[in-house]
This record gives sequence, C-alpha cells and structure tokens, in this order.
Amino acid sequence: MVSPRCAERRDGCGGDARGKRHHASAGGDVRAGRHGARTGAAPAVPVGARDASIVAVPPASPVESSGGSAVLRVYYHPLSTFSQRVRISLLEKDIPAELVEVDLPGRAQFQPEYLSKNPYGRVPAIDEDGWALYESTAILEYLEATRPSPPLLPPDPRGRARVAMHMKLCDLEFSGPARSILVPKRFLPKEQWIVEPMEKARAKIDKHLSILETEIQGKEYLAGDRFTLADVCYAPFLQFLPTLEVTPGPAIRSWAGRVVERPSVRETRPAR
Ligand SMILES: N[C@@H](CCC(=O)N[C@@H](CS)C(=O)NCC(=O)O)C(=O)O
Repeated sequence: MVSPRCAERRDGCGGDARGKRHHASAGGDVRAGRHGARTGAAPAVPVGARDASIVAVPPASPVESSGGSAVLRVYYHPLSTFSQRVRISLLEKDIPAELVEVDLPGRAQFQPEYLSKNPYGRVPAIDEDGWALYESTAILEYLEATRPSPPLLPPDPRGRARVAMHMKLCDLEFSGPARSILVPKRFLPKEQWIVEPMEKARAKIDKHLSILETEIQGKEYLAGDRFTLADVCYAPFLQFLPTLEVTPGPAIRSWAGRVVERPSVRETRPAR
C-alpha cells in the first residue's frame, strides 16, 4: 500500500498513514450488515453509510454451495477499492453474505480480533465457519470455486489462464500505481501530495494502458465476450480513470464505460 508519509489516515485505503489510535476493541468497531441484494431478503449495506445505516442484523440464511458453509462473512470498508472487488463478485453471483465494516480510520484492523482474520491488518477478508481468507484475488477465486454459478471465469483452460494473467497484471501494473495517485487525491489536501511518485505512477499506468488498448481491441470485456474476474479486478480502479488523469485509448474508454455501468459496480461504488 502506498500512501503519503506524515498523513493522518481518514480513509479505507490509507496504507501506512498514521492516524489516532482509538481504544475501542475491534469488536466494537466492526459493524455488521447483511448483503442481500437481488435476493430480496434485505438490502445491501449502502455505500458510504457508515454510521446510521449499518446495524447488527440476524445472520444470513445458509449458503447452498459446494464449498461454502452456513454464513459467509465479508470484512470490508465502503471506501476500499480492494473490498469492492469482493462485493462486486457477491452481487454478480448473488451470494448471500454478512458484510462487516471494519473501522479503518479507528484502526480496528490492528486489533487482535481482526488480525485473527487477516494478520496484515487489511481489508477485505472473509470468514466462513471460523476459516479465514484474505487478499482480494484469492477471495475472488475461492468464491468462484465454491459458488461457480453464474460463472465469472471462462470454461476452457486457455480462457481461464488469460483471466489469471490479467488479474495478475492488474495488480502489478495498474492497481499498485493507481493507489499512489488515488490515496492522496481522494483523502489528502493538495498541499500534502508528494507529486513526483504520483507522476511516475501516472507514466507507469499510461504505458500499461497502451498495451491493454491493443489487447482489448474488438472485445466486450477484457477476456472476451463475457464479464470475468479480470474485469472485476479492474472495475474499482476504472471508476477513477478521470481522477488518475491518464490517457486511455478509445477501446479502453468504451470497455471502462461498460464495466463501471454494471449494476454490481454502481451499487458498490465508493462515496468518494
Ligand atoms: N493486496 C490486498 C490489498 C488490500 C488493501 O490494501 N486494503 C486496504 C484498503 S483498500 C487496507 O485495508 N488498508 C488498511 C491499512 O493499510 O491499514 C488485497 O488485494 O486484498
């Protein structure tokens, strides 16, 4: 996680920014909500509604799946791009889950209760019957393996391999440098921005986008005709293309438009 030095954390993606320590326990700082969009059972936790609307609710009903068990708990923050990946997959696949907001500004991610889910103190993480998993791409793959329908992966080995390649490249070439720009721009006053690394990050993204522009020519989505985990990984960052001030080509612009307009992406979009 890249974030400006000497910055006070105000967000869900503040990396090593330093914030005031709160003394409440992690248990007191996490707030449970039920993700039930499309099931009609209960509304998803509204994006950005951190205090008034997120309340403790009864556990979700059992999940029918080959690998999943009774309750899938997803630890997240509404401003977190990496958490958004998991929330998009939940909506796309209509997976019932209990959303638990982790109070990142209050540093609940460093309390023992949360560190037992993710010892790195980051969101997202999931917990299923006491079995925890962290890292957004690993979570996406687990959800796909245990709840394969509707699929977010192509059926054939080559198609799957291409999706895996794009997921990897998204983190190596795009989401990493994007965060160097987005964390300061979203959460810090301009006078605290450190411009040089932001400019380097912008150049790195532009180089990546020029490769991707060729790759995506003639395709609806990154791996072909259908929306896959490759698009899920990019989606939270494509929302911020204007903020990144990069120069995507026409094929990327139209792909990004399709991705960000998907209901699952719109519904989970961070408030800022
Ligand atoms: N590689 C991780 C990145 C997760 C991450 O950086 N999460 C941020 C929020 S977007 C976080 O939890 N930051 C809290 C902190 O660093 O204290 C993933 O893919 O899940």
